[in-house]
Formats: sequence, C-alpha cells, structure tokens
Amino acid sequence: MTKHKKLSEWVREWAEWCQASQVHWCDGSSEENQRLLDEMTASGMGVRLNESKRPNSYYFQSDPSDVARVEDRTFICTPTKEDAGPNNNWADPAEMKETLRGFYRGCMQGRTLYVIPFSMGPLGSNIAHIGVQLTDSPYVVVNMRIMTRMGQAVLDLLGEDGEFVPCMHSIGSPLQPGQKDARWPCAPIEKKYISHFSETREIWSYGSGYGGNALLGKKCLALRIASYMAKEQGWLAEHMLIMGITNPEGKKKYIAAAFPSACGKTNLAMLIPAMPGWKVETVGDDIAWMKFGPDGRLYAINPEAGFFGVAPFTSMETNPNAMLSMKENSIFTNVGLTPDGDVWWEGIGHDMPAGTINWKNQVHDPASGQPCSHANARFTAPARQCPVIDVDWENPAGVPISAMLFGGRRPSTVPLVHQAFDWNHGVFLGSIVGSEVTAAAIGLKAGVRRDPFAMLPFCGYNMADYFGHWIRIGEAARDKSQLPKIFYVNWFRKDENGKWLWPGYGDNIRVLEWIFNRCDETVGADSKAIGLLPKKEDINTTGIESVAPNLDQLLDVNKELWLAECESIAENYAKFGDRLPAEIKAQFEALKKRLAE
Ligand code: GTP
Ligand code: SPV
Ligand code: MN
Repeated sequence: MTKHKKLSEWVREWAEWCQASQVHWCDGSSEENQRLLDEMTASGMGVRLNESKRPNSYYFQSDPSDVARVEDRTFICTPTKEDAGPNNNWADPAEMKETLRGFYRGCMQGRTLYVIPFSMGPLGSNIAHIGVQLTDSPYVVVNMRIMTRMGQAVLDLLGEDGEFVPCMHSIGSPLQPGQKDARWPCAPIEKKYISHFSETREIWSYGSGYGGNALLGKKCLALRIASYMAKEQGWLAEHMLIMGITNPEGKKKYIAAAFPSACGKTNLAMLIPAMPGWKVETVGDDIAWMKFGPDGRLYAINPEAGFFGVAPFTSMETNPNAMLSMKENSIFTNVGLTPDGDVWWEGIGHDMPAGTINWKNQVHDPASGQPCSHANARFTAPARQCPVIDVDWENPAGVPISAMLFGGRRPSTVPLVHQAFDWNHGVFLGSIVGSEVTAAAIGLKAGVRRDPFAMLPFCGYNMADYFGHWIRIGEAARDKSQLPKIFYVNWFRKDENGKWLWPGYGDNIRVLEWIFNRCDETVGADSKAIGLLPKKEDINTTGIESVAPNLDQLLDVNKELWLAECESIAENYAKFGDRLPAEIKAQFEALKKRLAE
C-alpha cells in the first residue's frame, strides 16, 4: 500500500467514477501474478501452456478488432494543434477529457480496478521515471509485470510525495450482474482512444487491451510523454534498440538503432554474428533513453524490462536468442495453439501440427489461405532470460553510444548502408526515414510511408520541433567528436523478382563490422551524393559468396530514384511549413545540389 496522499486520492476518485467493484494494489509478487493467471485460465480468457514444453507460460487470443496499435485513434492533446504537429491527431485537452470522462463513467462495473506502480528504467536510476497505471485488465497487469519493474518496491520509492506519471486505462467493457464475459473484452474500434496530455504528463487510454494501446509504460509513457519531457530537459527518448558489439580483438562498442515497427529491431538487438570472433549483446530491443554523461558522451538506458516482440518468422534459424528468451515465463498473444499445448506460428521453423488452433480460435485449415498466427502476433518475455543480455543492461548510468543507425523496409533506392557526413546530416537522414508499412498498426495504406526517426507514431509533439531538438542536442555536445556517428541501413532491398538481395539476420554483422570500423576510422569510404558508402571489398562476404555479386546492386545509388525520393521528401517536409528547422532545409538543399552534380 501507499502513504502517498495524492496517489491514493487519484485512485479513489477513479475507482468511484468507474464504479469498479473492487480495487487491488499490485505488489508485483509471484503469488499475485499466479492468482491473476489462474483466474484468467479459469474464466477461459487465457490458456496455460504445456508445462513440459513451455513452463509457466500462457496463451491469449485478442478480439479481432484489437490486434495492434490504432494510430487513427491515438491523440496528442497539447494546448494548440500546432504544438502536436501534422504528425499527430490533435484534440483539445479539455474536450478530450470531457469525452473520455463520459466513457469512463461506470466503465469498470463488475470488474476489479488494478493499481500498477511501475518504473521505466532501473529502480532509482536518475534516468528512470515512475508511472502508475490503473486498469481493469488482468492481462495488462501480467504483461506489465514482465515489461516493467512493477510492484510494492515502486510505491516504496515514491514515498509520500514522489512524482509519477498517471496512466489511466480501461478496456471499456463494463460487466452487468449475470452477464457472461467476452474472451477478450474491449470497446469497438471507433470507441478506442489512446490520449496523451503532454503538458500535464497524463495518459488516458480507453477501449483496447492490446500492446502499445494498453501497456501504457511502453509507447505512451516511454516514447510519447518522454519525448516531450526530453525536449524540455535536453535528452532523447527514442524508438531504438541498444546493443553491444565486440570485435575479434575484444574491443566493445554500443550502438543504438531506430527502425519502424516490425522492421527488425528485436532481431538486430540479439543477433548471432555469422562471422567468427564477433559478439553481440543486448541492452534493449525497442526503446532508448539517452543523456549526456559526465564525460560528454551520450549514454543510453533501456527503460523496459521485457520484450514485446513480433512472433511470426521468429525461429531458431532467424533469432535463436529471442526463441530462448521466451522458452518459459512468457505470454503469447494471437499465435497458434498446438494440440499438445504449445505455440506455433508461420516461420517458426517446423510444419504446423495438425489440429492447431489459429488466432481466431478455429482449428486451422492450411488450405484456407489465411495465416494461423496474426501477422502482429506477439510474445512477452523477460529481458533477463535473453541468453546474450548485456552485463550493463540494468546499469543505472546507461551505456555509451558510439553509433546510431536509422533504417526501414526499402525494396529499392536506399543502399545497404551509408554514413552521414556529420551530425546535422545524420539528423537529416533520420528525418527522411521511410518504410513499407507493416502489420504493427491497424488500417495503414500499403506502400512506403515517411516515418522520420521511426518516431512518426510515437513523437509526442510537432515533429519539426523534434528535428530541431536533435540539432540542438548536437550543438549541446561538449565535444563534437564524442557524438555518435550516424548511419542509414537497409536489409530489405529486393531484386527484380521480389527476392531479398541481402540475407539479413546474423549476416547483418557484416555491415556492423564496417560501421564499427568507421567509428574508429580504420576503414575507408566512398563519398557519394547521399553520404559515405563502403567500398564493395570492405563488406566481408566470406561464407556467403553467392551473395557477393549482389553488392553492386545493394550499394548502388541511382540518381533517378533519388530524385524521385527527393520529391517524396519535399512532400513530407511541406506539411511542416515554416516550422521545419533551417538546418534541415539546408541539408535537403545540399543533397539536391550534390545529386545534380
Ligand atoms: P516492433 O516490436 O514492432 O518495434 O518491431 P521490431 O523492429 O523489433 O522488428 P522485429 O525484429 O520483430 O522484426 C520484424 C520482422 O522482420 C520479423 O518477421 C523478422 O523476421 C523480420 N526481419 C528482421 N530482421 C530481418 C532481416 O535482417 N532481414 C529480413 N529479410 N527480415 C528481417
Ligand atoms: C511497435 O509497434 O513498435 C511495437 C509494438 O513495439 S506495440 O507495443 O504494440 O506498440
Ligand atoms: Mn516498437
């Protein structure tokens, strides 16, 4: 329990307003966790997996309307529309609160209100932030216990007057006496609201029980609210993995990488290098908070404690460390359930056992042409179970970042790797990130969309100001030579027949080697219009000789395609009007000039 008056008062008010039948303060204990899982198993919401195959793990199927983030239903409620920017849906804070208050009234009838105190970042770290989430979903509680540091220890740390981000959540599905509960209760799509009040640092989420919509520490707090705080306070809150790389000489560097949702962060963060002597260790797979350390370098922490990863096409071939991370104490959502009580998905590495139940709870018919597992099906696994988790992954001071990568799914145009000329050019590269859209959000139009810094769905304010903030970070560096070097990678280039030109996964170490050596300037580069590219012979293809001929295409910079790219960039920049920083405009003009040469 708590001695925090403001917190108890806040909980009491919401419990009353939502007419929750009871209030439970989560202590984070394993007994509490087990009780919730037992209750969900008994009610039919969840299934306990076969103990001998997947110890202490559970299976869930969501409602078909509740399978991913809902960008259309996500709102940034800054005082003015301009502060939210063209990258966000804006709503007036007072009006949004009034609408949602109406929905929240009585929304927890027949349900328990759980109070989840959580820390994003190691408990007590000066980079960490505390949140308290209220929810009527026991599924959310057990997921938050894996994804964050959650429970009584956080209340103890808060004391009587500690600061916390209030995170209000309801699935929006009150239960009348005698009414049979749905397997996955939630509100219809048009009644889902994921709202952020950036100025007052509050999150109000209604109607969804899934992932980033409902586990409010993740995208809502650690990215949307945190990005706003970071701008005010001079640090960075980014959609980035953090990894350590050790070369065969034993030299270690940390890098961070921003790719849009479902574009390979989890995979890169824990890859098993295809080249002997190299080692990769994982600090985080989705979010990085970065601040300058006393030595003037940028240090990053992973605010999360677990992985909420894409299941389909994760296998012992493609990502063994993810497979091993989820071998026990894990939660699976929207994958297939096999007759012997384990999980299955497309690309898991073996055939689907006959009689497997699909994510829609039907015996799966492979001839139906439909996937067994939803494309955005996910596993929730404790980060400490990752076999290559880094020794410093919970270091409250963070790890020093030597390089930052941007990337996305680009079947053409963008080469395998190129380096920015300097910090501002790197910020420009971040600002032009584009990717083919994936299943991580509902209702997006297929094709390439601009997703600057992989933050389009997660930036809690006007993206033009965010670009400016990145420029300011570069200016604030005490020693510019200590700033991370910036690169742009693309594992997803395809040939004329739509086949990958690059093997990806563990072979990505071959590109990381070049990046690693560029940080020390022990390898050269060719200066091209778009940036610094590797010489073909500097990408090690020993062991993948059949791919070597593809390097010509992989490293090709086609002027025609880049001129078309510039048109798409211009179109995106136009949305920001005068707010686009002069430094970014200058970088864009310089690129066009180099392309014309
Ligand atoms: P979020 O959790 O949504 O932020 O996604 P993420 O960026 O962590 O993506 P993840 O690593 O889960 O990868 C998503 C999909 O891309 C999976 O189906 C992977 O198998 C596939 N993928 C990842 N890396 C590569 C790669 O190097 N090459 C190819 N071809 N596919 C990849
Ligand atoms: C993403 O979409 O980038 C994710 C999954 O990491 S979710 O938590 O649902 O946002
Ligand atoms: Mn993500």
